[in-house]
Amino acid sequence: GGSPRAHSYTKYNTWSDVQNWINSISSANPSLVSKLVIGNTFEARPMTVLKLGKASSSTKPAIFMDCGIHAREWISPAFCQWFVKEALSTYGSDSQMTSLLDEMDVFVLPVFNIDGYVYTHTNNRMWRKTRSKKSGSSCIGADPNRNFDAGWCTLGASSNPCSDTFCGYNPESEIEVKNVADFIRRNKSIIKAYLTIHSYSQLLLFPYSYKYGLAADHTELMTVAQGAASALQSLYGTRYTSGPGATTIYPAAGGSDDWAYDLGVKYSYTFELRDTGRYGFLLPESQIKPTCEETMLAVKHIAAYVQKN
Ligand code: ING
Ligand code: ZN
Repeated sequence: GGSPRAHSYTKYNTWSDVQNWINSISSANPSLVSKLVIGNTFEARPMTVLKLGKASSSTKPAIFMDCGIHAREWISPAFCQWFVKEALSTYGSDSQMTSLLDEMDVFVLPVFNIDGYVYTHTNNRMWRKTRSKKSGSSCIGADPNRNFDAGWCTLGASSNPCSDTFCGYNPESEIEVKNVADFIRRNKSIIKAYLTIHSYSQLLLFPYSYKYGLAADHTELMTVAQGAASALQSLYGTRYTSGPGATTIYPAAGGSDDWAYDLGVKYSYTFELRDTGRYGFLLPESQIKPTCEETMLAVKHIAAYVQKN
């Protein structure tokens, strides 16, 4: 074949483009990036985590971030790609990024629900769920953000396999959820923060969503979220609301942030990126750059806080 064209960070890339990018960015930056396959999707696509960080002789604490849990939220994988590019291109010049990658590792899963993401490019732009099949039901997929083992299927989730918020046949029935949960469990002693990127609504959410009770760390989580939201707003004036999921968006059990928090990952946040509904999931490509730039400031605010705590 011919020489590969440069990756575009201001377009919504297909899975095939993202896969080529995962390979090229890791081979171009061997001292800062390694690839870890954490398992395969239902349709047998490899789930590759990019581990960003300077090699160290001692065990480093880490941040885990995933994008694209929901297939149609295309700005989310765009942000993970942007984050990786920014991290690598500002390491050595930006003092915060340099210190972050010297002292911590950042695990980035660019597309969590790959099968669903592919389906939104080929068949149905508004698909949300995984693409798993089970004999006995003609409906396909479960909502991966209702399939984690956190108050599973008790609230704001459906047991109807045809629903967009189907919780699955049991917790972690979705192989993509099991792969991520296994990875976080295996690395539980080093993972200090869990960040999961969704759209849309301009919210910065934290536990709990599966119940109305406040998290033990509520005050600290709220303070860090508000600091992140004001850093984000400083760039283009985009306003975010921060708070616990149940009262800020809606009660919903089985979410990844609640699960990670109850496992012991204290700094557990769900971002709902732009916009507030004008374009919704169909956010124009012209907004990828400003959305990613402002979101970087929020993620860096959280990372800096986690690093010093
Ligand atoms: N919103 C999230 C959803 O899964 C959420 C909101 C966050 C629910 C955390 C549960 C836990 O419905 C979107 N846009 O997907
Ligand atoms: Zn979502």
